[in-house]
Amino acid sequence: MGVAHDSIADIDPFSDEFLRDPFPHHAAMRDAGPIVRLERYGIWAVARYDEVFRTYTDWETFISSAGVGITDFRTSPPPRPPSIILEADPPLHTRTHKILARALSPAALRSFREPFAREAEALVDRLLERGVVDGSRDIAQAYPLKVFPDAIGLPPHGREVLPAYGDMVFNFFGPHNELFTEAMAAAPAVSPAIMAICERAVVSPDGLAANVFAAHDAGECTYAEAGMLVRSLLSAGLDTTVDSIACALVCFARNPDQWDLVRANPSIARAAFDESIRLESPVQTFFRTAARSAMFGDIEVRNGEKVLMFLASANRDPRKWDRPDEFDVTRKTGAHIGFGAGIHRCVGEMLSKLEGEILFTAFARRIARIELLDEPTLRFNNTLRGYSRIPLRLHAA
Ligand code: OVM
Repeated sequence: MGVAHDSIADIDPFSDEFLRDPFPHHAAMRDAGPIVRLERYGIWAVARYDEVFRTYTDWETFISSAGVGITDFRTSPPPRPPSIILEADPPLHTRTHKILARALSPAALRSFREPFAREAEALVDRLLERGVVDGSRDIAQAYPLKVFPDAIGLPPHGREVLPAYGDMVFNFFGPHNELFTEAMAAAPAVSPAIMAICERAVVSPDGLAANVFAAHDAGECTYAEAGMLVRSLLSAGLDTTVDSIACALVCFARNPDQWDLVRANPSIARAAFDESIRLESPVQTFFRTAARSAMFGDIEVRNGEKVLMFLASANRDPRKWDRPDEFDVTRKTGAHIGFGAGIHRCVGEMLSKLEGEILFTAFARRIARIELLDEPTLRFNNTLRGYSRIPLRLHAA
């Protein structure tokens, strides 16, 4: 679709050129076959919905414990200590997933509704007073940076380090390019600061972190593992939600007719947020490592080879979706793969959707129009799609 590749094999999915507008490249890879070889990195890539779904759900063939970035932990050292949930297979994954799934269960999340709504209303007050705002800093970052650390129970001081942490973690999944190197340079300052705010002694007694530490008291994990799982919440849960809100804002601004539908019926705010996640896929990619040989048509993936899954491409595969490039807030989005699939499907999905639902419900009641004043600026990252600047004028209803 508009992008000519001398050869698909030359695609660099971590280059600025690709990240600036990945979607035509996705189409080219989907059309080239069920699996394609990216020679620059010596990896396989799946870009069609069915193959991404298969790779995600067949966790016994496509393992996570060798890393879900391009680095194979079995042959080169990981850039940080591996996550005991993301970069783990059963049985370790089963045990750690259970601890976070309980902390993040729908019942556990119910208590967050009221404080999240209060923050959303206060934010809309402040935004409408100003009218012209940066949707990236003043909305997409401001809201989750307040409600999510509060929900975890982090101390009020020391949170400034959080955005840099997420950016670092998600760049580490990529190759050793400039984005990786910059993230590496931030790590010595950021990592100890993150450790300090996740200590059991400093977190509040009623937040998600306390719930995870209680799993240690119950004998379900070691004290060190509880701390690592609290850090997993921070790594996985903040930048992803920031970028989801940023992508939703851009979708609403570019499709005022769709925003009008949300305003007319605020109960679809949650579904509209989910549709923007399908369309933009804030998490664009993850890798798996083949632990045994697997066939894709007549192509063999061999034991030890890396497979790059394009979530973003699966979410716009015309083999799966009608009008895949259209933002349609009435669409049935249940099958999208923006939160993954199978045992590694996002454990914080319901918390993320709660944030989106409550924020955009408050917006729908009080904001008539989200006007883009200038082109938004993308923030390049080896894994995430997000924006560093979204110049907006918000019109009061
Ligand atoms: C983790 C982790 C880090 C980044 C992403 C993620 C999407 C998890 O440390 O467990 O899940």
